[in-house]
Amino acid sequence: MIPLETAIAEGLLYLVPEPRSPHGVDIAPRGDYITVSGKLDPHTTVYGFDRILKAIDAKNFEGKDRYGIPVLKFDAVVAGKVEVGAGPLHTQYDNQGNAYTSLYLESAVAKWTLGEPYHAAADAFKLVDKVSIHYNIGHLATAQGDTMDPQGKYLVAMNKWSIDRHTNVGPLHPQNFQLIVISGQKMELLADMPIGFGEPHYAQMVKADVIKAHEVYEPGVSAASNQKNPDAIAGEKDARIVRRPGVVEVWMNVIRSHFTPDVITAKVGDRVIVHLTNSEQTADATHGFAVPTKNVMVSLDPGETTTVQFVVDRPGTYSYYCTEFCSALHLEMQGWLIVEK
Ligand SMILES: [Cu+2]
Repeated sequence: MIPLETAIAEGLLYLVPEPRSPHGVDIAPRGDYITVSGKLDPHTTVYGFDRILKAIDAKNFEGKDRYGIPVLKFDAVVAGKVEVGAGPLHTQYDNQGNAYTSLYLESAVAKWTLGEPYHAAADAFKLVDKVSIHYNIGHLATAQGDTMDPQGKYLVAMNKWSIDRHTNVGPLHPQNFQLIVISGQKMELLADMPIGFGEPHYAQMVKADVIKAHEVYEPGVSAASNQKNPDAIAGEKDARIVRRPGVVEVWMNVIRSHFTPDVITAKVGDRVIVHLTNSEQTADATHGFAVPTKNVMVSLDPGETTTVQFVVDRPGTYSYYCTEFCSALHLEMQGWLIVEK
C-alpha cells in the first residue's frame, strides 16, 4: 500500500475538479484521452493525457485539497467537452476514433469524435449520432472497446430494466441487452436479448480467437487451485482404499460410466477421504460424485482431480452416484458405501 503522503511526495497523485458527480472514467485505446462522464451534467469531459503531464511538469495547480493533494487547473488539462445528453455514465471506443457514451436518463447512446490523431481539431469532440435504446442503460460494451485494439462493428447496450419488453415471468424481469451495429456513420439497433441475471456491470466483448480455453485438465489438476496434486491422482488401475485407525482414504477413478472402487466399507466414526480423478480426455465429459446423506456433491470436469471428506456416524448402506447425464449407462454409474458398527 502506498500511503497518501508518499503518493503526494513522489508525484503519483493529482486531482482535477470535474464539474458534476463524475461516474464512468474510461481511457481511450492509445491512452491519450481520459473520458469522464458527469451523470448530472449533460457533458462528457475529455482530458488530454499529454496536457495532464505538461500541467504537472509546469506545476500548473490551482491549489491543494485538504490532504495536500495538488489540484490541476481544469482549463489546462481539458482537451474537449461534448454535450452528449442527459445522464452520461460510461464510454467505450471503436477503431475509427469514435467514442460511445451511455445516457441513463435519456435512454440513449451518444456517438462522438475524439481529437488528434483520430480526428482533426475542426471535427474533434463533436456529437455525431444518437440512438434510442429501450430503457435505463447503464454500462455498454463495444468489441474490445476497453482495450488497445478496439474492433468497432458492434456495441451492446446493457439496460438495467426490461419493462414490457419480454414475457413476464415474475416480479424480477430479465435485463435487456440490445445489439447495435456501429460500423456505419449512423448507429442501428439490430436485436434485443433478455439476460437472466442481476444488474450488468463491466463486461468485455472479445473476438472468439482471443479466448484460449483449455478443454481438458491435465490429469491431477484441481480446478479450485489450478494446481497439480500428484498425490491425489488415481487411474483405473491404481484406484485403491487405504485404511488407518479412524480414517478410510480412497483414491477413486471416475470414467464413463463407473466408479473404481464401487464399494467402500468403513466403520462408524471413520473419516472418509475420497480423492476423485475424472480421467476422461474428451472435452465436455463431466461427471459428478454425490453422497446425499453426507451433503457431498461435486462436479468433475474431464481430467480434474478433487478431494472430498466426511465422517460416517451411522451404520447403514449409502449410495454414491454420478450427477451428470454422462452416457446411456449413466444410471449405472453408482457405488455403495457400507458403514459397519
Ligand atoms: Cu458420469
